[in-house]
Amino acid sequence: ERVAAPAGEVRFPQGFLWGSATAAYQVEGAADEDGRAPSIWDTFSRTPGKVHGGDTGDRACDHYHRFREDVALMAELGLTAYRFSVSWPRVQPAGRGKADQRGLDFYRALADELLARGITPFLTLYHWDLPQALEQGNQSGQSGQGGWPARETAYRFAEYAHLVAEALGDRVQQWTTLNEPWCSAFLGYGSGVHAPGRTDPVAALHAAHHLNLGHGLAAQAVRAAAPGAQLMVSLNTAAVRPRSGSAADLEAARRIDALANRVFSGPMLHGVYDEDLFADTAHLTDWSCVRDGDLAAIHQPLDALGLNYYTPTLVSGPDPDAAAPDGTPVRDDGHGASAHSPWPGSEHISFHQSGGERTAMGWSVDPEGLTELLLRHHREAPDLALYVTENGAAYEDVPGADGLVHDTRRIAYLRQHFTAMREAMSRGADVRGYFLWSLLDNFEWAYGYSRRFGAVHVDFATQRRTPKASALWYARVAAAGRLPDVDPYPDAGAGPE
Ligand code: PNW
Repeated sequence: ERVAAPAGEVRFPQGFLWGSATAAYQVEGAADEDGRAPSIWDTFSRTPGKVHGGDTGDRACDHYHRFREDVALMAELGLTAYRFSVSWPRVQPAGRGKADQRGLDFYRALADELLARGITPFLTLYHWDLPQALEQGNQSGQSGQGGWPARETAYRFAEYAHLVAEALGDRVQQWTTLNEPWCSAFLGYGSGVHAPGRTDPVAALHAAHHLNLGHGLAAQAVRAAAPGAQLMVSLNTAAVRPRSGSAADLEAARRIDALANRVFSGPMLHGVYDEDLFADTAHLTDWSCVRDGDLAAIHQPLDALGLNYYTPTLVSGPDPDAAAPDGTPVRDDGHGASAHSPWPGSEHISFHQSGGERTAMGWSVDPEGLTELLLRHHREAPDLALYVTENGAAYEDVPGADGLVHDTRRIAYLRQHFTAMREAMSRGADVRGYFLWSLLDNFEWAYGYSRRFGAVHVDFATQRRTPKASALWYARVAAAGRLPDVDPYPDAGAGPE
């Protein structure tokens, strides 16, 4: 039987882009082909104990060889945009110097295939796969002391950006510098649950600044090489909420907002670091890594802002009741298990889920957080177009007897988040498009292949792709520009189970 949707039509403007997103290391595979050198994620995932089940991106979805089939799939679903990332060590294996033509040719062919099918390519320059050679810091010969904590990496990133923009600027208009620099800095160098797996709070803070600098220098490099480019950055700015109105909880929210959001949005969008960020971390660094002229270099005009949203961040201040018996704060923040906090100087703050249904990542389903986030950025940067560059959910997707995945909870999740996005738009947010994370089940970083975010199921043994019920539902939304009144799958749209 059919389930009626909540009352009221939810319709999107003409030309609104309905897309999907992936990232190079999560889907491409072909890790050792055509001159590609290792990235920090190859090294990390090949190190025992770092990734669930010892999984690596060596084969992933084999998208490097199957991209034509994957683009055809997007076209069949009626998607009008595709957000992908370029693998830095595929196009510039040493992280400096000469490009590898074969790598660039792959992305040219991908862009051409998309354009031929009327799908707008959105290219991201950096989705976490730093060339291993740059992490090694081969300038000084010291091993393991390069990477984003080193200023040099920002300059190398700009050089790489210039080279990609020269090669693809004729066919790609939509350029994103960084994806979620928070994860690169604080999961990569702070808690160590992401590559390169360092656990040094000072290195993490310096990485944040050099990612900001890299963003600004790369933005300038792309503009120089591809004058028609539309530029943006994708931030996972979190809607940070205090658990109560107590002074301690409000203070916790202020501190985490500085470290999660303002450390990036401040310099990139407004040309400033807020004083409270410096004060909160003064015992760790004097921030002398911020040199004269850096803020101006970082603060480049952008055309749009990309927001990745999964769940809000709910925090509380020091609270004896919330601490484990050994005194460590409760950290149900969905950032993975680590003895090291990803919040330099704010290790005493506790994190909570906001209640209600959770996805297979343990993240609360909270669509109001998306409305909140879009409206916040609309207020703070009223001139920027907004894109939801990632949103989606992992569920335990098991194919039914008919071989299909009836992922009705994902359909309910999408309906709720599309409605929340539309709500922000009707209150003024200039949202131009939505990118579902993800097109395909893929390599979910520290979780390996154990978490499935795809609208399309991937059988990794055979590489067979099978659209889930949610993909067919999403195709209907993309075709009609509105949510269906009635969800066509028997048990779909019923909301949380
Ligand atoms: C984002 N956290 O990753 C990435 O941009 C995607 O590549 C990824 O697959 C997707 O979200 C789903 O996880 C995140 O711990 C990874 O807060 C970790 C966190 C946030 C985002």
